[in-house]
Amino acid sequence: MDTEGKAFPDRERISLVIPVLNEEAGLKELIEKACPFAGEIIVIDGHSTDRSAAIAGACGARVHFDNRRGKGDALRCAMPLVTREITVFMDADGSHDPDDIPKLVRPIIDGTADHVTGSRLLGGSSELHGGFDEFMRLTGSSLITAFIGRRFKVRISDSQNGFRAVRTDVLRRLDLRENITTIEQEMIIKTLKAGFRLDEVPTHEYKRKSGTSHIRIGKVWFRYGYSLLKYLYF
Ligand SMILES: Nc1nc2c(ncn2[C@@H]2O[C@H](COP(=O)(O)OP(=O)(O)OP(=O)(O)O)[C@@H](O)[C@H]2O)c(=O)[nH]1
Ligand SMILES: [Mg+2]
Repeated sequence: MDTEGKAFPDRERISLVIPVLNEEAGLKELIEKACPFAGEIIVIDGHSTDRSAAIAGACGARVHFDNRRGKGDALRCAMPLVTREITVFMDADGSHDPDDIPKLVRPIIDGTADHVTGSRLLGGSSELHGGFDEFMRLTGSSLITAFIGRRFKVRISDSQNGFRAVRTDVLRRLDLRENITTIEQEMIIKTLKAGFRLDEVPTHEYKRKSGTSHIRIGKVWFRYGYSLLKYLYF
């Protein structure tokens, strides 16, 4: 990890967690780009069948394996492993730009927020519009976000983005349970429910650089609805 001369001053306060499932194509470049922004990089590999785990290890990341239950399980596996005061979660598919990490952690460093999520609605997305599937995802995501905003009387624009920073002590108090990507909305809801301070900053979501999405909306939409109701009202 050669970051000499260009490291972010708060780097040592940050643990970067990257869930990875068959993302070998862009992983080296991504980890190298992220190095100046994190004191440690933890890759949680979903038992990839490609060279993802080997590449991550060779780039200096700490590599651990999830329990084969999904991305939410992967993020939960990382929680006991992080050693720094701020945890940043970032996807490995090229959708998130490590250069945005300073902006994401700024409100936590300034002491004005406990959890900061990157908003694609404020920062734009190259994935959330343009086709029928994209329309359905944006509609579903906006509806869920609106329910959360109404329940907690807050104005938020994006409850589903995987790019976020959370104070590590707060993260550990959220008692996260979801095994799939529903963990993103669970994190937001539990943050607000417990009275922690949530903030958003604009971050752009880029098109996945290679490989394929692991989300099958037709299979999981009901789990989004169920987990939304469960955490919002019970
Ligand atoms: N460890 C682990 N990582 C996963 C798993 N499923 C997805 N990921 C990773 O989680 C990140 C997000 O997955 P994506 O498939 O891009 O899902 P998404 O970004 O929510 O959806 P798209 O917009 O379709 O890309 C990527 O870095 C994946 O490699 C899993 O079961 N285990
Ligand atoms: Mg993605």
